[in-house]
Amino acid sequence: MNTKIVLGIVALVVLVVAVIGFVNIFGSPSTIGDVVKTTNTENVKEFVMESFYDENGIWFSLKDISVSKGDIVRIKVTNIKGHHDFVIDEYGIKKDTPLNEEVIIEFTADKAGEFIYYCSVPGHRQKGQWGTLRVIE
Ligand SMILES: [Cu+2]
Repeated sequence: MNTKIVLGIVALVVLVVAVIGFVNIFGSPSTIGDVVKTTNTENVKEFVMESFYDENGIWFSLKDISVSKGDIVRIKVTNIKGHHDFVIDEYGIKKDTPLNEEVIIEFTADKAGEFIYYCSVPGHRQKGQWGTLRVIE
């Protein structure tokens, strides 16, 4: 009786493992597709900036970014002084930038136009912490 229950459980475990293995084999082609997509660096535009404050205001070290529509935009932001974040409303981006840590913001520039990137900490944008992202058609 007990042996039958144990055998039943073993059979169930073997079945579950087999099903998981089966799903993984069939799941792998789409995983490979994702990897190919993300390693295509052809149209990546990379920018590096710092966020900080000084006696004159609060800033991003880069005031302008220009890319072409369809580019993958990668912005590396390092906060070197104060508390800041990085926001682009039209692209739904809002990322915290902890002190002395490089934060990578990546998105596809699929909308043409001029957009403002800024820090949403109260008062920071007014004191200068913003810049312009130009996405050229
Ligand atoms: Cu700020």
